[in-house]
Amino acid sequence: MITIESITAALSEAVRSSEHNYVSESMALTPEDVGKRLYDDPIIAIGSADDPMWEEMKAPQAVGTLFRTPKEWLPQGRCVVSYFAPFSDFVVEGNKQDRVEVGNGWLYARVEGQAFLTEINHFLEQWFESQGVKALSPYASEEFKYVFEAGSCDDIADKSLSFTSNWSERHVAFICGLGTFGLSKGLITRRGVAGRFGSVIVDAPLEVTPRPYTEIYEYCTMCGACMRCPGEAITLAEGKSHTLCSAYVNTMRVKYAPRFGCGKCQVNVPCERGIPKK
Ligand code: B12
Ligand code: SF4
Ligand code: SF4
Repeated sequence: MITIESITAALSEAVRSSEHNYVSESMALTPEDVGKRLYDDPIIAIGSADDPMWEEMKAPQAVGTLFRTPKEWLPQGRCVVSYFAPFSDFVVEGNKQDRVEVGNGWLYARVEGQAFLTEINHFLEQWFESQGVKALSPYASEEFKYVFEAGSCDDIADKSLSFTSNWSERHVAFICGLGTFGLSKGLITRRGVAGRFGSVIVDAPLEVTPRPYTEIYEYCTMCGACMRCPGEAITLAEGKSHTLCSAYVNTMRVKYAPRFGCGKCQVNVPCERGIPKK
């Protein structure tokens, strides 16, 4: 029988044992970084493909019309398995050393680390297939679409859409029960905000995780610590501006080419490694 425990065990083993979860000699910016781990063991939550909240994601103020529900990705889909892979201490502590300079670990985690999660999404597809279950990772599929500034994506007909995608991993994680949004718009899980998400839609009737919250920003204390954002993208009144964040992160693409990143709103904050105390 497939349980949340058996999925977690298989996923953790895959994350632990893959050479791509460790800094290799060829990617290391300094020799001391070689062999350092990028992600800790992931946590998982399971949502129902029949949850009415999937449709709500199409509202313009949520994710928008681009969003496709689990059944629009996989018509026979029954459940969605969402995971959060927390960054290792190497990645998180390294990004705390300076208010502006991005740590080497964060740069590897943003670029090679995201490519590794695509590999992990494919691993999950194969693992479920080995159990006789069809699984699809929208993010890792060729049909995944995202847009930054309005009109910047040729593939998307509606040129008014901006900073959105047809499968937003944070909204998927929110529906599945992994956590709630913060003022910084990062999703805060019980292992914190510093890390990345992935998911697969499966055609098996798995046991669904209860959603332990009702409000979008329930875990955030609105303490404002993330307002130390070097791109001045976060305010208590307006929340986080994707436009300002994106513009700032683009300057990092020049500075750290071929890598980039920032993530200062996810380190040195009370929600970094867990749900902050109210
Ligand atoms: C586009 C994008 C960006 C854009 C814009 C951000 C955005 N729109 O989310 C830019 C370039 C700015 C960006 C930057 C970064 N990103 Co980014 N990005 C994405 C991407 C590809 C798509 C996001 C998306 O579809 N957003 C949809 C829009 C609509 O989301 P939103 O506006 O934030 O949502 C609000 C509304 O929905 C509102 N709302 C209103 N009504 C309702 C009703 C309901 C019911 C709900 C639930 C919500 C809701 O609440 C939400 C929060 O305010 C995802 C990957 C993916 N497939 O999901 C990664 C992703 C969001 N990024 C991620 C990360 C780590 C980063 C960076 C730290 C990277 C870095 N530079 O080092 C920064 C910082 C981001 C931050 N502070 O949140 C992670 C998030 C990790 C986390 N803990 O939350 C993701 C999920 C990638 C991953 N695989 O893990 N990113
Ligand atoms: S630093 Fe404070 S205000 Fe910002 S997201 Fe975390 S808990 Fe919320
Ligand atoms: S990633 Fe950087 S620029 Fe964007 S909101 Fe976070 S701290 Fe600000």
